[in-house]
Amino acid sequence: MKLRGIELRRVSMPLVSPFRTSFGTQTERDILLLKAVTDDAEGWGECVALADPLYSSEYVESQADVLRRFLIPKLASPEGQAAIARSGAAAVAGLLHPFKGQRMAKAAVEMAILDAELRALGRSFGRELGAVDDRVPSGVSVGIHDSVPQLLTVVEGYLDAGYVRIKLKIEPGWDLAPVAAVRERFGGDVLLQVDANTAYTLRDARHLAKLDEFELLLIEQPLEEEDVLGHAALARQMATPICLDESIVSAQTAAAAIALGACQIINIKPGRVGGYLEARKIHDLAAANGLAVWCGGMLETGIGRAANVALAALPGFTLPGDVSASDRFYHTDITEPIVLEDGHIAVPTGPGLGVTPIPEVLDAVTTSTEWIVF
Ligand code: SMG
Ligand code: MG
Repeated sequence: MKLRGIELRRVSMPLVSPFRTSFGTQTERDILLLKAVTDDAEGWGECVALADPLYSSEYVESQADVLRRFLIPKLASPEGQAAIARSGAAAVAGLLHPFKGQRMAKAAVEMAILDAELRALGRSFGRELGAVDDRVPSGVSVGIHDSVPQLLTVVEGYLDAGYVRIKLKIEPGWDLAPVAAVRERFGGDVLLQVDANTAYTLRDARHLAKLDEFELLLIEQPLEEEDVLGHAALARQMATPICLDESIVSAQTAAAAIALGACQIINIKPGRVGGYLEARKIHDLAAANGLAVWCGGMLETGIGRAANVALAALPGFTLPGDVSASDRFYHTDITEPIVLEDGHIAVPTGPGLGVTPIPEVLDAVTTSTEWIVF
């Protein structure tokens, strides 16, 4: 495979409604997309970094900067070109390994090159990653609301739409009451979980243990990302399974968290861990250790969403993911919309991602483009 160049494209997309988490409110998504151009095909990558470094240390401007300054030049170097010609996308992580962190940028460029490679081969992401299902159950992440009645209306809408699992964002002051209200209104059969995005400390253990009575599937990332030992201690003080998101940034950190008893479940987000190939390694590691995993979301466009659906179809993804339909976040997606059918999302079968940006729609949301020639 011969890479000719990479386009960096920034798009700005309004959200259908504000999405509030313990770290802030998103009203629009400022997204960096990458297009890898090879002799045989074009491939797309989506960088999941948010505009501000509030979910993780990465932010969209920093990821664009590291791509143009370090990551793309490394891939364009004679060593980089030779490795990609030999091994394709499988060479990317190794080439970029000397650069610390920056996993969301690394994931995006690997994804674009993998998509180009698979399109040229006529092979889908799902097939390449090892998908075993042709559709995946779809869960939805519900933000913090101003009032419990408002929340119940929103949750009811998602349940009516067919979503098979509800995730409530929580923070101190918005935890027991909304969970109790959702349980009371919609019953014990609804698959329900919560996500704190690091908003608590181990001193809150006794309070968090009060969630146990609501029979949640899991509590996601209650403590700070680096507090792996804290999560292990918390796991001994509450019955609700602990799921890690922000703390898991690689297969190595996953192995350590598992060994320490810091989590019983892992949320796998390819962007957070440096790419779909690393994500698959974490899936394999978790399966070997008997842990369930599920696919997280970062308010992706159809590009990232299609790849996540393919990943979520691997056999170890035994819990419904945050892989919702395009219209959960966007009135108009840049690809043909990802849709919910009977609570599920179909795994794309076309070459590569199986979806492509629609040129006019993409142009309408584009705020800048930059072409880096190899
Ligand atoms: O894409 O459905 C989605 C969003 C899922 O809640 C979601 N993501 O911590 O898991 C998480 C958050 C991170 C993004 S919050 C702006
Ligand atoms: Mg999370």
